Amino acid sequence: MGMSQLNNPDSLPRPSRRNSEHDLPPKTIALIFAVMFAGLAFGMVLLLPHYGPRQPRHRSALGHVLAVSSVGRETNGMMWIPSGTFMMGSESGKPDEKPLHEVTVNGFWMDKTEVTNEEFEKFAEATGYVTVAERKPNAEDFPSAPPENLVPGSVVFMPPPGKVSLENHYAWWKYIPGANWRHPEGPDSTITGREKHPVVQVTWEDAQVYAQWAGKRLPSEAEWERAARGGLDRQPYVWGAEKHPGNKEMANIWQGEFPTTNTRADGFQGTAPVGSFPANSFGLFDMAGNVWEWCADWYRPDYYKESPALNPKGPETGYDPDEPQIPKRVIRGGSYLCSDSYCSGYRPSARMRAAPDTGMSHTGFRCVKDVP
Ligand SMILES: [Ca+2]
Ligand SMILES: [Ca+2]
Repeated sequence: MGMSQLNNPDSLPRPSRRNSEHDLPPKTIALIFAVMFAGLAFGMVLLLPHYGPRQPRHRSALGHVLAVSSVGRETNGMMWIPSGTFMMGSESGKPDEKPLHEVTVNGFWMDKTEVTNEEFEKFAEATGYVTVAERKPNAEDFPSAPPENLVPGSVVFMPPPGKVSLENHYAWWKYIPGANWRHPEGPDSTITGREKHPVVQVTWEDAQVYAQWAGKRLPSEAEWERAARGGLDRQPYVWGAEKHPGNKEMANIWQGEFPTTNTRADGFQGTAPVGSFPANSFGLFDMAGNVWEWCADWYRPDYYKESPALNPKGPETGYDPDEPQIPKRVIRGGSYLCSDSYCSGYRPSARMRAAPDTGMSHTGFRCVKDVP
C-alpha cells in the first residue's frame, strides 16, 4: 500500500483481505485483532496526552493499521507533524519553486483545518479585535487616494462577464467597500450558514493577532510544505501522483475556464466547509485548495537558492518582481479559484505571495504550535 493511500479510508487493510491473503483460521485472526486493538488502545492512552515525536512508521500490515491510527494523533484540533527531512520545491514547477532542495524541520503541531468563521468569531468576541478591513484606511498610508476612496473594505473576487486576458488580475479582483470577514463578498453578504467555512478577508496582521491569542503562531513556508506533503516524496499533489485517484475530486479548486466558467465539478463554487475533502497522510484537511493560507515568511522568488537546510524561516525582506514597491508575505495551498488553466496553486510546491495589509475573499490561514 502506497503512502498516498493512507488518506483513503477505502484502502485501509481489512480483515477480509488479510484473511484471504494468508488463509488463517478464524481463531488466529480473532486473536491477532484482539492483540492489535488492545495494543492500539494502550498506545492511544500513552500517546494522546503527550507532546513529542511520533513513533516511526512500520511497513507491515499491522504496522499500517498502527501508522494510520497514529496519524490520528490529535490534540485540541491539531495534528502532530513529526520532525523530518524532505525535498522542498519542484524540478518541474515555476521558477520560484526551484531549485528542489533538501530541508529539515523540527516537529510541530498544526491545525487540522483552516481557521473557521466560527473560530474567528470566538476570537473577535473575546478580544474585541477589529480587523484591518473593518478600519478606515489612513490618509497618510494612501497619499494619492482621493478621500472618498478611504473607506473600510476589502478585495473581492468578481467574475467578469466575458472572456478577459489572464494577464490582468484587476479584471476579476475589486476593492469592495464594506467587505470584511463578516461580509466576505460585500455589505449584503453574510457568514450565517458558513460557520464551518474558512474565515477569509483577513490580513497577515489579523492572522498574527489571532495566532498570538490562541497561543500559536503562523507556520514557516517550509513547515507548511512539509506538512502539506504528508511524508510523500516529491509528489505533485498532497495526496500523491494522480490528479483524480479513483476518479474523485480531491480538493476544492476551480473546474472549467477561469475566471468565467466554474463547472463546480467538486461540488463547491466558493469556499467549502473545512474538511469536505480527504485529509492528507498527516491528517490535515484542505492543504490543497479551499483557501490560500498565510505563512509567516516574507516572499522572495529566489529564496530557495540560499535558504538554510535546517528550519528555514524565509528571507529578511520581501520582494515581488511584479510589484517591487510592495513587500509580500507567502501564501500557500491554492484556493477555490485555482484552475489548471491559470494557477495550479494547489500543488504542494506552488508558491504565492500577497500584501500583508490586504485581505482577500480567497485567503485565510491556519496556525501551528511548538512543543511546549
Ligand atoms: Ca470548487
Ligand atoms: Ca487551504
